[in-house]
Amino acid sequence: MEVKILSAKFDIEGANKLEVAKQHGAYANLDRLFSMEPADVIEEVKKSGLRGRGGAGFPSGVKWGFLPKDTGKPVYLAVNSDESEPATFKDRYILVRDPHMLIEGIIICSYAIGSHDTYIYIRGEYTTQVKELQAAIDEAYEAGYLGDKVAGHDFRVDVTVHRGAGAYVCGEETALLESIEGKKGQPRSKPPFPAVAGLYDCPTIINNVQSIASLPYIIENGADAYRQYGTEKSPGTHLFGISGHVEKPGMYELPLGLPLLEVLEKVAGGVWKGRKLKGVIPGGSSTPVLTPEEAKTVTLDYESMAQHKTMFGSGGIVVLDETVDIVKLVKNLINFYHHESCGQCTPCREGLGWMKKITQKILDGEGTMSDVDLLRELCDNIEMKTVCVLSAACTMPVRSYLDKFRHEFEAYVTADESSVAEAK
Ligand code: L3W
Repeated sequence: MEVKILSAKFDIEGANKLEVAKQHGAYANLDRLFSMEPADVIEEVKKSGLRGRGGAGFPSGVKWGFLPKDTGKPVYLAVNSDESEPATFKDRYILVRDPHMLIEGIIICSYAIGSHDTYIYIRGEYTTQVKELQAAIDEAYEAGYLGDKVAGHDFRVDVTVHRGAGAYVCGEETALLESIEGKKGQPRSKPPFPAVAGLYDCPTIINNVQSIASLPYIIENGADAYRQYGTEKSPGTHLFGISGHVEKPGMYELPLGLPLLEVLEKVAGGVWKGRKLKGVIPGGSSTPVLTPEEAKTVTLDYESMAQHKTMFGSGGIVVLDETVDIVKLVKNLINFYHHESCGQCTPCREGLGWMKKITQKILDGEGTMSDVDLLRELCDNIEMKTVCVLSAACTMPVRSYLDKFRHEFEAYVTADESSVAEAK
């Protein structure tokens, strides 16, 4: 089931170094790129159907098309490498194992959108990744792939790596821009979207690492070749991080559209220790959980996930076996989002704190049925009443656990240890 498009060089020794990467095709298509019109590059990416790999799945070519023309202002490219969504560990492979694929993608995108300055915003905790990425950027400058004349062509691309300081919210695109500008990482209201008014109030395209890294393949092989993989509306391949209670956790590149359970069975070796499946988190901690019954019919693409009232998200699949205590999981989840709230909006800052306290009360055996109802009500009252989606990233999954595993919450409020064990 696995394919090797983005991961083609991942297992090649030394492929993070320019010399080896070049032996395997890196930067081979830049002459072809610069012989194309920028508008044709955008058209090819639109035709490929590539969708943003950060979680939202917004069509990349369409986003580029939102840039206003002739503003007299510079156009910036920001590469979102903040990868902080719990259970998401795909971009780090690109950064360490094939950083030149990302740099080549940056050149392609820059040329298409008319940008000369790129900021790669990388999560602060990624110390090894920063080192490897910067080493690759230095090599690319030395070899003339970055700088005033990219590969001898009359086009400048400069790349600056900007390290985050450990705030999850800075993965939200406008908080990311604030952070690059040296301000507190607090999201801005949208509109205006960054494409219109982004970094330093200039038109800015923000794309995830994996989205940008997909470009060299598309430019080399064409949109139709990319579309051979995946489905009509979710074309291409995706790096899936499969973790939790499976026999073979890991990062796997797969075409979109495969049946979830088949992937878990054939690729990840099935639920570990012969245990039963309790649920699947399909695309990072923000995405609503799927029950085993729902998991039977869902496929790994944006449409199927939406039909099952969840989200494809960032491709971070977490398998939960029958021993998982859902109430403890929910407490852990709320702790994370409450801790990471930037505090700008009251429903998020205060509401997630209330949710945390109520869940702890339930876990301590001091909760009542009305506490379970209150938790559910809070989800509805917090969601979409804030500047960004951080609070929704908490309430959407919590609501799904409350709706699908309510009996586990009730077991804690009704009583003793044995009923908790029975509910599980
Ligand atoms: C111009 C318009 N641009 C939309 C752009 C917008 C953005 C992109 C998607 O959240 C999700 C979130 C997390 N003119 C536009 C426009 N755009 N309309 O399109 O926008 P949006 O608002 O749908 O999404 P978002 O705010 O970027 C991202 C979910 O991803 N998620 C997060 C995972 C986190 C990671 C990580 O750590 N790496 O992936 C997981 O599910 O909940 O729903 O660029 O500007 N009219």
